[in-house]
Amino acid sequence: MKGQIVKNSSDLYFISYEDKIYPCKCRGIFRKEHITPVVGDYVLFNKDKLLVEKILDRKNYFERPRVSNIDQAFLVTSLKEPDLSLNLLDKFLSLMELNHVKPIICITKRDLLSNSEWISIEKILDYYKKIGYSVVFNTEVDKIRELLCEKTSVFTGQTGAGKSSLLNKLNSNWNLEVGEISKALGRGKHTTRVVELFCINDGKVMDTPGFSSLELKKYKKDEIRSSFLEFFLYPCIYKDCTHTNELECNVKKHVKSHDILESRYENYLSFIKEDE
Ligand SMILES: Nc1nc2c(ncn2[C@@H]2O[C@H](COP(=O)(O)OP(=O)(O)OP(=O)(O)O)[C@@H](O)[C@H]2O)c(=O)[nH]1
Ligand SMILES: [Mg+2]
Ligand SMILES: [Zn+2]
Repeated sequence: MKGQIVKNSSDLYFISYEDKIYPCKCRGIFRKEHITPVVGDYVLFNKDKLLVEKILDRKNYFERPRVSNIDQAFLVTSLKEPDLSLNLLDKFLSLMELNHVKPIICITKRDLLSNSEWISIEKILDYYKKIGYSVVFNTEVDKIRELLCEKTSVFTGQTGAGKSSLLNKLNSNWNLEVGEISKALGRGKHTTRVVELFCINDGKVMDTPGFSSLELKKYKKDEIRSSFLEFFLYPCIYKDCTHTNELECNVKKHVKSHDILESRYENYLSFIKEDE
């Protein structure tokens, strides 16, 4: 029968099939051929022998967090504790663009900001909306529920950002463990340790362990450039302009005139340096 992996713990894969969960092991051949199933995989399995027999073709696959077959990704982004990292946000958006997965920026901990802090952050968020990204707040529970309909979504983001807390708000039965924020470090301490997939109405959503850094190393400079969607709004004279040392660069011009957010441009420069 065909099921879906909803959780993995060492060599056990929990497979959901007709409203039941089957803890299965993999056929020996998997190890020999270096095949590792991940949460999100659709598999053929034998429910009497509790054995995964075959992984069906994946629509997509991610290393961090390790998941497959997702339609959209909520980047759960806290404004404080841990502090907002535009570098991480931009890197994540680029990763999603390069993998053709729709990103949704999900803001948490708005309540921890003073009014003046909020005013400057609001401007930044408006910029992301202007260039086409969806931005939601973790307080907008109904809106998030709607966004989850008929899709497989993943909640990802820095550790301590509030992924599991938000999932608990969506369904209190899930009762996921949430962490304390260390006052000294200003960040959480990896409360969620494994990926887990849950059903919500007619959609699916995955909770994942947080991270504190991401890599774009495997992408080429021109791929990274193409992932900054707003650059296309300001075509340069040279089609292959890298927007770095060229004298006449329309992108740089529009960074100066604040049509392009300066931090976006700075992050672009730092990302293309990563593969050097
Ligand atoms: N003030 C405030 N605290 C929040 C908010 N959302 C989450 N928290 C708190 O942030 C802490 C971390 O939340 P978690 O849900 O465990 O964070 P996580 O993203 O799942 O973290 P990992 O599992 O380690 O990746 C908890 O103490 C939550 O109560 C929010 O909107 N405002
Ligand atoms: Mg968590
Ligand atoms: Zn240019």
